Amino acid sequence: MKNEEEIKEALTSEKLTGVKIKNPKESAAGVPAILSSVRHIIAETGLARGTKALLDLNQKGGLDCPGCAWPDPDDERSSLGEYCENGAKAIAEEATKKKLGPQFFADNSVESLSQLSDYEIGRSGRIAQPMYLAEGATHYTEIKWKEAFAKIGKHLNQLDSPDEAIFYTSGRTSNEAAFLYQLFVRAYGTNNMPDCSNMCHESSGAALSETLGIGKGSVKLEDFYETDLVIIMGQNPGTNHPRMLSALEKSKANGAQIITINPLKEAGLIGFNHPQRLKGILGISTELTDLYLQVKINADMALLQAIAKMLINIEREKGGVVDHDFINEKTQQYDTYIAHLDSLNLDKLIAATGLERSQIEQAAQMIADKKKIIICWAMGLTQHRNSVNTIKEVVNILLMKGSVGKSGAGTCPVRGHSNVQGDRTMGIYEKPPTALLDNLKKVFHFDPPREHGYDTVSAIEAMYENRAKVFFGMGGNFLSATPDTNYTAQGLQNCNLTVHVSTKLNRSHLVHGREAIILPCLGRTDVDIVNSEEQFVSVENSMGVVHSSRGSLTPVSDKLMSEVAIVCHLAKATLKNTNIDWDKYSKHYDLIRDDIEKVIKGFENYNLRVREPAGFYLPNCARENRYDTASGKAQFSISNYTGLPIGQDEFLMMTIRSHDQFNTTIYGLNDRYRGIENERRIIMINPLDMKDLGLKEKDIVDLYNYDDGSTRHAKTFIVIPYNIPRQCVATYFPEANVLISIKQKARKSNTPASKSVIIKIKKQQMA
Ligand SMILES: Nc1nc2c(c(=O)[nH]1)N[C@H]1C(S)=C(S)[C@@H](COP(=O)(O)OP(=O)(O)OC[C@H]3O[C@@H](n4cnc5c(=O)[nH]c(N)nc54)[C@H](O)[C@@H]3O)O[C@H]1N2
Ligand SMILES: Nc1nc2c(c(=O)[nH]1)N[C@H]1C(S)=C(S)[C@@H](COP(=O)(O)OP(=O)(O)OC[C@H]3O[C@@H](n4cnc5c(=O)[nH]c(N)nc54)[C@H](O)[C@@H]3O)O[C@H]1N2
Ligand code: SF4
Ligand SMILES: [Mo]
Repeated sequence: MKNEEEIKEALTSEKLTGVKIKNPKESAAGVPAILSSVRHIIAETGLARGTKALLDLNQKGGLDCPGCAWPDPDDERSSLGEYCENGAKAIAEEATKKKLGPQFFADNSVESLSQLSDYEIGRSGRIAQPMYLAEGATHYTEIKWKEAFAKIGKHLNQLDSPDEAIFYTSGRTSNEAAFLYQLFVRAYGTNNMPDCSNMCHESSGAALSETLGIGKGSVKLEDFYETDLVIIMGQNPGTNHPRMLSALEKSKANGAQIITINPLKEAGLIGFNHPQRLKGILGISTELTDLYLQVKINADMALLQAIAKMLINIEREKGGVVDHDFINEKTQQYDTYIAHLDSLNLDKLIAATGLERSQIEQAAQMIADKKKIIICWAMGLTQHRNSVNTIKEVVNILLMKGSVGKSGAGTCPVRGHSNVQGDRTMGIYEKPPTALLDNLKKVFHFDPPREHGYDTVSAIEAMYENRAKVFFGMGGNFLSATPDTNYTAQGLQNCNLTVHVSTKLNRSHLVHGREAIILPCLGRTDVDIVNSEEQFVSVENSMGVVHSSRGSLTPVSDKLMSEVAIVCHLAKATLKNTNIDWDKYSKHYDLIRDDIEKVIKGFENYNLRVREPAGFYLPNCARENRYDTASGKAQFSISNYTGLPIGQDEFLMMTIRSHDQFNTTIYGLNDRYRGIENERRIIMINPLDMKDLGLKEKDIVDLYNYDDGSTRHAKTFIVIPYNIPRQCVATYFPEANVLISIKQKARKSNTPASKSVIIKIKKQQMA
């Protein structure tokens, strides 16, 4: 048995790789982006395989990009390629020719693999056959599919209650697989279905459902072309949703302005070199942001309230700011909201933001005279303790301006994983709506459990406290994606069995339960042939468009199984008296879609409409200017901003993505736009704060968090002086997750507060 220190070391690699610091860039994409994608593709897949996948990528009827959830244009698509550098990297990662056969696992013990960095682990290749780690064993060995299913079924049936099992989902799983998975889990008897959404846009869902009656965004891609103003908050699209920059470029060309609210000056938000236009190739960039507000971390609520107060002042002086007709017809609680705003102290709000009054006034002026406003946001807003209320302030401003339910305006929470929104629509949710359960009962003739299940944080707590004993992950990398890495590791290690359906090896395979199983599945790029017929799956993008995705590459091994087939086999191996015809589903995916249509609203004629070249839109009440809240009206809401209790020697840390990663998958060690190269264990900090701490560039520091009476320690981070507000610092996810307490999470949504971590920084003492 390893001691505690050894286990901790296995959770992350603390090796340094030798940082190089350059000036941050002032624009994104252009030729370097093309070169970077070509380099990745050729190195991983070879030219023929890579080109085949890229030609299909995001084309109508082709392959949906396994990267982010940004939508494709409904109308014409560029034959030069409808993808970005990071889409190409996502393809290279999945379509790699490297594979991990049984010999790889015989040569490398679990312990030796866990000494590798996430970058090294990810590069090793696609898992080529099911693998099993017996109790007490040091190495994974090959197992037959049938035996693997039998083992999992046996474990599940041995539990005292189905609620002792946890079924996680990451957001790449197709609609078809997700629907069958939730059907299986509920037929088995639990709603313990945490998903990556719990750590991602859950706060958006919570805020939007309460205020607008739908947990999804309301805008379509075309709205960007018709809008007057786009406000981008807490999002880094140049890296995480690169093709959003093309949409923003078009907004600007059509006369819109852009306000960006972000503690960091992100290159992609400053300027954009369209990689497929001559101007972009020549390095002439389109300036995107008109007003850049470098707000302090977690002060967005204060900023939005300050802006709202200024808007009301302008309205009282001159009028023309507030859309009274919309407010009277469509909303509730406006007067309460205004009275609350009047009670707030503007000077205090301004001070909290760290911005100058004149900068905020400029934002208010820009908003005051616009009629059509889109507000976009991502993790910079959702991963704080007060996230749900901050997002409600976003809604307040849009409602005040009548900027919902009409073209060119609305809410745009930009989703992360390529099908995270679709998985939720299919019922991957620990708090299933009653209508879904009623329909499952009607169509499948069983009583689905009604009690809410565990979300991600409560699942970890349940494993830690031995209330849950089997963990099953449909994709993802639970250990590295979740907060409080040591605590989560303990939870996973407490389990009798941990199972992962995966494409690539990751740290969650290496920090495991008493027994562990890896089930290797087909990825998005792989051709999926059933009964000699190529199958396609479907996905839903960030704007509610459902469309098909078809892989075309030959799988690296004939021992891979589709996620659909895996769920069907698992259901058969586990459920004793099921009257669900699991064999039918694995014969043709149309038969799954026929049943989805019976259970889930908005999927009428699914098989017909999904074959439309660009797919179809799901109904969206807010887009249609209807509000499915309890009152039938959109709700203004009131919140009080309270900053976090940060001591003089403490910092507020956000954990963010570099340009060279997809979540826990590390493509490379560079963060090109931010000028940080060859290193991930870095901390970006304001030079004045460095001076106060007596730190120099490239000094090595240790980071500490003391939330909830425990000490969390992350060793060895390199100091990078950076343009970031005072007392705010940034590190990369997942290296810094060890510092995030499991108890620090957003109120109502339970999303880990990974962008509001209070830390102390101490210079490392040389041994
Ligand atoms: N290439 C690539 N693409 C991806 C991903 C990836 O890892 N790599 N991940 C996918 C997923 S799952 C998701 S959810 C999205 C994530 O997309 P983003 O949300 O863009 O990702 P983060 O790096 O977490 O960036 C958060 C941004 O918010 C800012 N920020 C942090 N704290 C605050 C704050 O308090 N206020 C404000 N106003 N801003 C703040 C940061 O400076 C940063 O620019 O991207 C998706 N797409
Ligand atoms: N500190 C901090 N923590 C965070 C965040 C943050 O900003 N800061 N962001 C959070 C967010 S927004 C998210 S979404 C989560 C992400 O959490 P996850 O979704 O759990 O993590 P990923 O890194 O996306 O998962 C990668 C793994 O998925 C598997 N995989 C890839 N493609 C497929 C496929 O097609 N099928 C199957 N079955 N498996 C596949 C591969 O084995 C790969 O190793 O992390 C969260 N954690
Ligand atoms: S923007 Fe997102 S979905 Fe589109 S190609 Fe790039 S990574 Fe893929
Ligand atoms: Mo996400």
